[in-house]
Amino acid sequence: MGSLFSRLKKGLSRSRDALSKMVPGGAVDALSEEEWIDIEDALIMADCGGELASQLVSKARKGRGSSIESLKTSMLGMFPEISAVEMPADGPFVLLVVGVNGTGKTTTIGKLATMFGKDGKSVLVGAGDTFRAAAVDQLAVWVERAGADMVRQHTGADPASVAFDTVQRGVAKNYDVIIIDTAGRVQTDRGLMDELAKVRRVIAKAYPSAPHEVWHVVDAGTGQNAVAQVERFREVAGSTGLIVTKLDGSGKGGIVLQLSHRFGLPIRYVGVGETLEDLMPFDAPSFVDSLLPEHVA
Ligand SMILES: Nc1nc2c(ncn2[C@@H]2O[C@H](COP(=O)(O)OP(=O)(O)OP(=O)(O)O)[C@@H](O)[C@H]2O)c(=O)[nH]1
Ligand SMILES: [Mg+2]
Repeated sequence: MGSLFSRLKKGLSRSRDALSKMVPGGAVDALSEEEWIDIEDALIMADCGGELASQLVSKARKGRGSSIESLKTSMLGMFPEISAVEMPADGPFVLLVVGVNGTGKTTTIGKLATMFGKDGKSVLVGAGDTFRAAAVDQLAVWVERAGADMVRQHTGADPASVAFDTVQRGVAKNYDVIIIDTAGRVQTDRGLMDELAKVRRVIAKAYPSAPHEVWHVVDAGTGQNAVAQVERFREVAGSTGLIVTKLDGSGKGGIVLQLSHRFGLPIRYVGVGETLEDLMPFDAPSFVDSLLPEHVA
């Protein structure tokens, strides 16, 4: 946990630095109106969203102790209760991974396949991004590294057909985990969103209880458009959880809190870099501790 936490802290340093300038360590009842306004502005700049920033500050102002401690408590209270991912008892666990272009879906799948593999689980990955041959090759490298297997078809094949094949094969061969990659798509593209809905439907035809989870991968640097993305992907693909990547590259760590709070969706993992260890299971207390500066007495 120690090293995970230090990686998370390092990854969130940009967001933390931005907030550090604005959040004094002093006692809550000693902060001026202006100081609270500065804190609220800093939270908005970190992409917490206007409404949530104002809620956070008004809750924190009622707290005791330092402004930092009280903001941490108020942030923690904004995360929804999260239950563990449930693995089906009678067949493979099927995970569908969705999101807009370039958010980190394929690398995240590589990292997840590695994690499941280390856990002793057999993993089958479906190369559902059939637009570019390079996309399949990129996935193949990760899959091989993870010691997993992959189902692929020719470039331009119907992604729903790849998904169907993968799930059917995964069930027949008794894999523990099946992960389906999909091509990135903008949430306003009607045709591509319909295609995604079809992928989901077809998975259920091959295996009625599937997909058991649909994880939407969001780039932390997206800004407020992330809200529209999460809304639309949930509508079309039935997202059950979020993965927020590239937290290392942006000062916008507040997006994690905003999305989770607004949609009541669990954040399953966060990405803070490009290496295998930089994708980590999400833990709200560690996240909040990394996002805000240390307590200053
Ligand atoms: N800095 C940083 N880079 C990341 C992170 N996660 C992914 N990336 C990088 O983001 C880039 C895009 O990753 P991909 O996995 O190809 O993204 P994708 O969502 O599959 O992209 P499309 O399939 O084209 O939609 C790669 O260069 C990754 O290494 C992260 O947490 N931090
Ligand atoms: Mg990809």
